[in-house]
Amino acid sequence: MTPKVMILLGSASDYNIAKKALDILEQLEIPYDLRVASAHRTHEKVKEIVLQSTLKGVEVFIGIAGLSAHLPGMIAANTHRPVIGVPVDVKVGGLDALFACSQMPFPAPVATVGIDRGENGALLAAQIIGIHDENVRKKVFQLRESFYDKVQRDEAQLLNNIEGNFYSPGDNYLEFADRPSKKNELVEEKSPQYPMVAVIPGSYSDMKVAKKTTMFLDRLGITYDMNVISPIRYPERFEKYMERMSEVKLFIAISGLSAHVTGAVVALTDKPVIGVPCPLRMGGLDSLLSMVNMPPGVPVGTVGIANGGNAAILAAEILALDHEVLDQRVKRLKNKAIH
Ligand code: C2R
Repeated sequence: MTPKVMILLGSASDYNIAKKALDILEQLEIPYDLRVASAHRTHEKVKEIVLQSTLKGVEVFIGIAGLSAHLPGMIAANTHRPVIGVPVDVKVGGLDALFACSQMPFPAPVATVGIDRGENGALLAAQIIGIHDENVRKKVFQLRESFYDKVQRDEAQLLNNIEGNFYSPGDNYLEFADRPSKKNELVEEKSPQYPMVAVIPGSYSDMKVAKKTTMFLDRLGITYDMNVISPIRYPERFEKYMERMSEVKLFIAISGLSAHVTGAVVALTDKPVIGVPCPLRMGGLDSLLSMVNMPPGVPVGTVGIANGGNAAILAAEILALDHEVLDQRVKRLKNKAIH
């Protein structure tokens, strides 16, 4: 089997985090390869693996590393395939690795998932492959359903064990056993005029960053829709918009503060979600952390703070897997800027 996903570990000591990714890829039956190679200790080996894997048809890279995790960034510098970064908590709660993965300069984005979230790295890779592979898309859908079932089971078990005297349960919690209607999955028919990407800034305060994204989408010839809409302020409008956008290939959500926009988008779709944190307070740290550290099952591929341009490049790398012209364009753009 030709591997579709190449996983690189900065050290064999990262294996317990990588194992979470392998388990998901096994479950989804996606062929993968795994190597240990450090950007710092074995620079040439990383380069060689990345160049060869790209030539051989690997579709997505996952770089897993702790400390100054330059490995995913170095992968991104040597391929125009999408790169996912999984920061590992070795010191300072993994914050060092998180910054090293996510804060990449233009045009070498790393779609960073939460600290130690190997399973989300693999799930995001599967969502990316699922854009053009219906079989994988169906498996992702089933996997996310199983997360839903788990929450239901855990809730029932927890509620059964509460013994407080004043605990007064309503009698209707089991009614929620039916899944909410999610209209985004498994939409088979693609209308040719449909935009490829939906760009969702949470507020007009995010527009400066959003404009960088749309400028590069335009330049790359990627069709998009954009709607400024907050799921907190306008929940109904937000859900209707998500329904209307059910046929896009991926979402880019742009948000500051507590970054609920990305969380709300990923809850309503199985398509890949790219997040751009905006620096409204604390230099954007609040939105970076709340965007990236998603629980298992709901990955947000987060790019650097205010780096709207990298969100567009990442979208292009993802869409290029199934689009020859875009493939050439993004390759040229990255080559020109990097080499
Ligand atoms: P050792 O246990 O081998 O000393 O590694 C590894 O990913 C690991 O989490 C300790 C940590 O160092 C990280 N490392 C990197 C890179 N190479 C190794 N971040 C790199 O190239 O980015």
